[in-house]
Amino acid sequence: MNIGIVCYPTFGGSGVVATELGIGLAKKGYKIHFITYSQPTRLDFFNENLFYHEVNIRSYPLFKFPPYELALASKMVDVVKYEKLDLLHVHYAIPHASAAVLAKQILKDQGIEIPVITTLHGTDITLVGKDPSYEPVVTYSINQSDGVTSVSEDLKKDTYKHFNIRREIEVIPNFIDLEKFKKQRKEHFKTAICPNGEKLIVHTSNFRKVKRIDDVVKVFHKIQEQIPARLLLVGDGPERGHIETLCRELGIYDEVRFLGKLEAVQEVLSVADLFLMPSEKESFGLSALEAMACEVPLVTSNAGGIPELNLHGITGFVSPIGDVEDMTKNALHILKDENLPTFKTNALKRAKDFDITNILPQYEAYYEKVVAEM
Ligand code: GMT
Repeated sequence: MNIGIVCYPTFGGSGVVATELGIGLAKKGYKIHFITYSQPTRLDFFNENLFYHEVNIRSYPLFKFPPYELALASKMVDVVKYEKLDLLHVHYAIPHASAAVLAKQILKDQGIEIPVITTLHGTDITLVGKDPSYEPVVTYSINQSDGVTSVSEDLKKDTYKHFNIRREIEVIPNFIDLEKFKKQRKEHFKTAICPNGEKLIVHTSNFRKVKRIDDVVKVFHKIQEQIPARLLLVGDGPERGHIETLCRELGIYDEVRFLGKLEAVQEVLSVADLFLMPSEKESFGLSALEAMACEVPLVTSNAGGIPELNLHGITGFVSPIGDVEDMTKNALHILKDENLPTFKTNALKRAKDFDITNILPQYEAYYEKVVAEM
């Protein structure tokens, strides 16, 4: 099959999932054409089955907002026609699904049928998508797609709740390649950060309000009142300044390190004892799965699809959103030397359920089904 994949190419879970999916399919012999505004971050090597098509956005003095969606739709028309694609798979509804639906209509007018599959990732539904400024277009483009997948049962439920959807949504969860993403031997790194055997706590995100990093800092503050600990914060974004201030106000700035947008998250996770994810909304929680792949247990909120990943009392604990006291109690329980090894083992065991080898066939079967139904 010749497949076109559209996604956000830079940092962000949806782009990572789309890129890793394309890479995995290319390894299995599919021809994968990425259609994006810049080269996806993880697509930095040669494979004979991987192709890249850049969307060129022409600017003009009249355009206050250059119409990216139109340029994307035009590029999709071009690639489908000349590369003879069998399927378009777009990740994140806004604006990729509506651009794909437009491209499909243009191609139909030229006598070419192309199935469109839209994968919903989270904020395209729960935050941005349901805003009245986008909702009618999101609803229309989901209904006009030939197949729709969501990354968790909870996101599927939310989509039906907030949009008038007339079609079936298939749940295909996020995945990880455990051959590539696994615990590495980085003990020297742990010794440098935690010279006196302190417990190492990690959070990674895009530092947006929805991640509730205040709660990460508050939980850590309470943990280190009980046991020696250090906190590593990976990522960057709008909340960074505010979080630095909070750490100073709580008098824990020296125990916290801001690592910025680190590519090698795996190296940090390899030496972590606990991962905190207290998000307000989280359709799946790919970064939590990355932590589990490195044998790191979780303390999370019960937002969205997180409980479908983090098994309460087994791979970590799930607390109500904002319940800092409960999260602290759970963190201290996991961090006890007699409990930690079991939680670590369970985290890796659970991550195996989401290994790429289990999830990729679900996408392949879904592609076959959608193409057959055309
Ligand atoms: O978490 C973010 O803000 C980034 C966002 C994205 O679209 O890149 O992540 C969403 O998609 C990921 C991949 O499917 C999911 O694992 C994340 O849980 C989801 N984020 C939210 O729902 C907030």
